[in-house]
Amino acid sequence: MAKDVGALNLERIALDLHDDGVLVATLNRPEKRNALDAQTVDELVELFVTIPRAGVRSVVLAGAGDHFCAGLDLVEHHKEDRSPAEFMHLCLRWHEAFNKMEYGGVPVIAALKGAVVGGGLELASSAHIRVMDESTYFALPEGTRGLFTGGGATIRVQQLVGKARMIDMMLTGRVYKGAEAVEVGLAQYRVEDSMARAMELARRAAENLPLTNFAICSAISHVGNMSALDASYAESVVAGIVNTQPDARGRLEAFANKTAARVRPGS
Ligand code: 1HE
Repeated sequence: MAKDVGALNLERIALDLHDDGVLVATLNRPEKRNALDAQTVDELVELFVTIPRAGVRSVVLAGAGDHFCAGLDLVEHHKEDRSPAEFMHLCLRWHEAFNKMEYGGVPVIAALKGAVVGGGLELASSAHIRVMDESTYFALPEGTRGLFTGGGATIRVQQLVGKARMIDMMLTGRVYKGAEAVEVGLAQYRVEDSMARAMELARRAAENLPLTNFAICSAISHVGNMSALDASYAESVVAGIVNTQPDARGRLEAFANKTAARVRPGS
């Protein structure tokens, strides 16, 4: 039985489900710059396990306060003095949360501002679309802190910016912001108000059929992990299901009878 997001009892993440199915999920520890402690990661797992079967059409992921997310809770990590095995298990939990986000089939739009650093960038890179404003900056300060990435940056940040840039970010603490951040692929949109634009994009994505969004926000990532041979097979199977869904017939009919919107430049 699908669980209702309203039934979730989260302390670290504020939830606001709109009538159009857009869920705004806000990391809610601004006094700690939304640093990811173990509890927040547990709550992200719970949230993204629930979302795909809760009728949520799209998600805007934001951070309360001036910063999106400062990454791993370094103070908790210092206090806990974790063993290698304990930290490995913590990282596996991060991966559980972020994989659920990326492969869950529901569009996630990250509304970015201020620091998007370390694990905060790993979180943002698990979203399907990133929107930044003028205050937003990206970095991987792990290198300077005597640490290494553990929440998927070697996979997702590397995919976004490429190996050489990721290594530079980690070795030198290089910070990307402004137009350059878009140019290197860290964000797809740079706007004055990242929250407003993320909401607009989320509403637009929410108008697509859920099964189509499921394919876009799940199959593309899976297919990217496959050989070309397996990918062409998987794409055909997914298209077989999605492109014959009964709910699509009305949209196809609208195109056929010329009532559907045409694709135009600027749309
Ligand atoms: C934190 C954290 C945190 C802030 N863990 N508590 N991430 C980093 O290396 C980023 C570390 N943070 C910063 O560089 C800065 O805090 C910020 C640039 C994000 C914000 O600066 P600012 O001047 O607005 O805030 P602040 O005064 O530094 O911090 C305010 C409070 O937030 C303060 O707590 P307070 O109780 O003393 O008031 C800070 O301790 C707290 N805070 N960031 C814990 N990250 C799976 S591996 C992932 C590897 C990583 O992510 S490494 C972490 C990279």
